[in-house]
Amino acid sequence: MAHSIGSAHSTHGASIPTGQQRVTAILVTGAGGEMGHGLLSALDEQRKTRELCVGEGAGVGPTIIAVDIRELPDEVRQHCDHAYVGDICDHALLERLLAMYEIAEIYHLAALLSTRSEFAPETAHHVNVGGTVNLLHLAAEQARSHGRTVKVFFPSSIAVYGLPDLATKLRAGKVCEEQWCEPHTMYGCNKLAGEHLGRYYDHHYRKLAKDRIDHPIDFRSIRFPGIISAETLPSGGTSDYGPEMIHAAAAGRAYRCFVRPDARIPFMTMPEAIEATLELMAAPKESVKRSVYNVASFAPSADDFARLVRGAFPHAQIEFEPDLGRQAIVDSWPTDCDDTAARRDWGWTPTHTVASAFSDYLLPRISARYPQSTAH
Ligand code: AKB
Repeated sequence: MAHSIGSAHSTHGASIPTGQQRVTAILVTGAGGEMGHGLLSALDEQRKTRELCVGEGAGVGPTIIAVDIRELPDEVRQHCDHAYVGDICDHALLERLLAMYEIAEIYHLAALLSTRSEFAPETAHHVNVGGTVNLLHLAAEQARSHGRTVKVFFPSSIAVYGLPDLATKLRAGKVCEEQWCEPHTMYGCNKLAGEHLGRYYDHHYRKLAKDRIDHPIDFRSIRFPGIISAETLPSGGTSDYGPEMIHAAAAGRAYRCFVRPDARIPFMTMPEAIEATLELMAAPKESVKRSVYNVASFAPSADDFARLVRGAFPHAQIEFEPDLGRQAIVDSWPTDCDDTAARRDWGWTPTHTVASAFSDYLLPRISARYPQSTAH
């Protein structure tokens, strides 16, 4: 649902810029979502030490502005200077941001995930593709107005892959960026479209215009696997069974898993996803050889997850009750991704195996979150 141009909430006591005054800013859309939680605190931490432009010393950093369709929870809002409640499809909101800020970087996280998108494909297209075009246009106009390339990060997904059937999926093993890009979901189509649009705005935008500028944006994208956070739960995704199973066990709730025990897709922890994002965005331009990269960490089956969860929470009640539609989506996604390009070009290395993700990250953090949890 579209909110009208929203209320701007200022935190840190920073004043909202007006008139001629334009402050250098990092913009995060969809800031209230799962990834926004982790990314905003990391950007806030990072800006204490980085210099985004001349005149900003260590400890000052750029202003961080956030947009989300809903009010941000306090734990997220505390990491940004200004938070706007509004819709990325609302041109008036984007125009207002353009007038107020010199946006140097955009992290465009806002999207409807794969399961939700299948219930309302046209709405998903409107938000996921229409919103992305709006943000890319905003970035290109920003570059034109302040004369500097705007860096744009776009989280893509393993949903861009579409393997025709389970036998082919199992035969294919790890897929690289060019293979099997024939998504079966609206969300996958939207993410693939976003990747192509980003490449277009970076390399070819307004090809025939006399006053065109080269590379108005520097577009960088990662195809993320399912992401598991100890702090938040996803909603509307098809990889949600991984995080849902763990959180349910920690909260003492029974869980019905909507895929078969042998279902297998790649996953990573939220801190790894945030680290990959920051590493790619910090990589020198000359080493970033492609606009879109796979990253990989671990690729357990749903049964591997269940065994680890039962090992940690002996009272966990997990049943498998596959939903044929959601199972079919998972069966169209690869068992794992080939991340050779990310390792070679900008030094990506995962932190975790599935076992260490449980023992070193998920269990300690989730147990602290659910006081009644009985993990061991
Ligand atoms: C989803 O399930 O929709 C997402 C994804 C794999 O991109 N988590």
